[in-house]
Amino acid sequence: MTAVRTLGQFIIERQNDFPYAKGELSRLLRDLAIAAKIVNREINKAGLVDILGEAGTTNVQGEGQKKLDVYANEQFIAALQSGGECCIVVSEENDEHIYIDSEISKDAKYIVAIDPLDGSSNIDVNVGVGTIFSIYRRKSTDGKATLDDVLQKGTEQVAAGYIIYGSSTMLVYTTGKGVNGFTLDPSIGEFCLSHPDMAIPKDGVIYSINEGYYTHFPDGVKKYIKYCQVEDKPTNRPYTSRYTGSMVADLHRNMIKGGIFIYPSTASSIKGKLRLVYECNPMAFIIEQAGGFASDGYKRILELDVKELHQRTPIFIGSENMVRKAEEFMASFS
Ligand code: AHM
Ligand code: MG
Repeated sequence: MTAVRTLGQFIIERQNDFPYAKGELSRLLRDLAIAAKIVNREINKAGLVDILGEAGTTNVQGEGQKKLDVYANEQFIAALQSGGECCIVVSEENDEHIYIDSEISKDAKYIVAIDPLDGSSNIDVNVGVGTIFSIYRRKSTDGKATLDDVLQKGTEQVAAGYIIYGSSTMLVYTTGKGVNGFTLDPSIGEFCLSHPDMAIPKDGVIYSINEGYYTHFPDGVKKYIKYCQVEDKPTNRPYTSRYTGSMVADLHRNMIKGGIFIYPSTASSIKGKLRLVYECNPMAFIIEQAGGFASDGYKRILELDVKELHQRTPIFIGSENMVRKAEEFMASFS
C-alpha cells in the first residue's frame, strides 16, 4: 500500500530546495492552504442559498451572508495576517496594497499577490472557480517594504499556485522546481499529492478563447482562430474549442490535456482583461515550470515590466508549440 503524502509533509520535504530556507516560505504555503480549505467549505455551500440566505442578506442563524469573493479575500488576508510571514498583500479585491502590521510579521520577507476568487460569476451556475497566488521576496532590507518591492517582474517569483474548486478541489503550486498537484481529501481534510511533476504536452488540440468577441480581436488572433478550425490531419486539426469563463479551470484542463488559452486585446480593451500581477504572472510561472509557455503575443509574460498593481495584459498561454504558432500569427498580421 502506498502511503498518502500530504501537502504539509511535501512542503517540509522540499524545504531544503532553497539555500536560504528557514521554513518561512513553507509556513506561508501552509497558511494559504488553510485559507483554501475554509474557502472551499464555503463554496461547497453556495448552492444552499435558499436555505442559508442570499449574499447581502441575513441567514436563518441571524449571520450576515457575504459575497463569496469578499469572503475569500477576507479569509486569505486573515490567514496571511495570523501566519506572520507576509508583509504586503496585493489583491484583486483591493485598490491599494495592504500592509500587514503586526508584531509577528515585523520581520516578514514575503509579498503575496492574490486573486481570491477568479471566475466568480461561475459560482451561480456551479461551474469551477479558482484562487490564484504569487509569492515574491521583498528586495529592500530595512524599514517597511515598499511599492517597489511589490512591482517585481514575474521572473522574480519564488512561488506561485492556484486552487481549483471543481468536481474535486486541487491545489497546484511551484517553487521553481517543477509543478505538483494535490487533491483535497475531504474525509481527512488534507490536500494529498495526486499529480506529481505535472507536465503540459508540447502540442495540444484544445483552444480556449471567448469567441463572442471575435470581431473585436486583432487580425493575428482572428487568423489563428481560423487556423485552429481548418481541417489538417497531420496537425490534428481542427482543434477542439473549450471555454468555461474561469481561467483557472480552462488552464488546468489545458495543462493536463494540452492546449492554449488566449485572452487577447480587444477593440474596447487594448490591454485585454486579465491582470498581470495576480493572474497572468503566477499562471505563466506555473505553466513554464510544467514545460509550457506564456506570451503577450510578442513577449514572454514573465519578463514584462510591472508598473501598476492592477495592470492588464493580453495573454497567450499553454502548450509551447501552440503559443509559438499564435505568436507567429501575431507577428505576421497584428
Ligand atoms: P474575474 O477575476 O473578475 O473573475 O475575471 C477573470 C475571468 C477569468 O477567469 C476568465 O478567463 C475571464 O475572466 C472571462 O472573461 P470573459 O467573460 O470576458 O470571457
Ligand atoms: Mg480574476
